[in-house]
Amino acid sequence: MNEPSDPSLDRSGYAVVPDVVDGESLREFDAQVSSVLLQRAGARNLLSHDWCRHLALRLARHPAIADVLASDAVAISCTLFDKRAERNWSVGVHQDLSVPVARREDVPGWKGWTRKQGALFVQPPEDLLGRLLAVRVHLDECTADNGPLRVVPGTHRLGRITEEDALRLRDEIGEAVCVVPAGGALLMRPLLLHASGKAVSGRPRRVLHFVYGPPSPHESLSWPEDATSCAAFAEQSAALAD
Ligand SMILES: O=C(O)CCC(=O)C(=O)O
Repeated sequence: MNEPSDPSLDRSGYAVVPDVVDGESLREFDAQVSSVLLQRAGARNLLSHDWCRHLALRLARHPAIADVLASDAVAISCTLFDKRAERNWSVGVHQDLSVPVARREDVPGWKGWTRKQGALFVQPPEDLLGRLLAVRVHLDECTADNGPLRVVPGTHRLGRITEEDALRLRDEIGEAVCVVPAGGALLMRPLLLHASGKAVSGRPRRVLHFVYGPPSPHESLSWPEDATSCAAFAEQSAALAD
């Protein structure tokens, strides 16, 4: 069963915003992304690149995104998901429960420490997860047949969901297929159940997946250095504009 698309981020946990990036910028990001060294499904830690931090800032100022982001939000990560005929992959229904942090400090309620491609990740408490926003910028048109994200609307309001409940909710509620034009963005709450299948069209589907969060994860923890520099970069740009 496929649910019709509902554009309300609060109620559904996702929304599609067209035209966040114009054609010329898309061509520029095309060139930048093609020089990024890819791992299995893409590449993490893109905020270490200047062009990516600039884009994070631009997105945060886009009216439709600024409207739903806290004014002090910072970009904490950017991952490139690169799906294409020769690099095809799928992912089962899940929630995004981990955030990157600079260093390990054992804090009650923060668990599941792990390293991915050299970066340190941890699962924060639900209240922090609920304050995160993913902004997925589509570099290629994403249709029903090149591996779109499928989401289970409204499930971002249910907190952490067990694997068993995730499958049950997917079957009961149904999935919405997130079709997004090139240069558009899918806004998504990371607690929203989501999955994606392999592309069947042979056309590429590249996504820059930004995650924004509060200025600091916890008084004893900090975001990775690249994320902090993105916030500092925003302040510098504001100062230059004054
Ligand atoms: O981009 C996709 O198709 C999947 C992304 C995903 O599963 C995630 O962000 O956790």
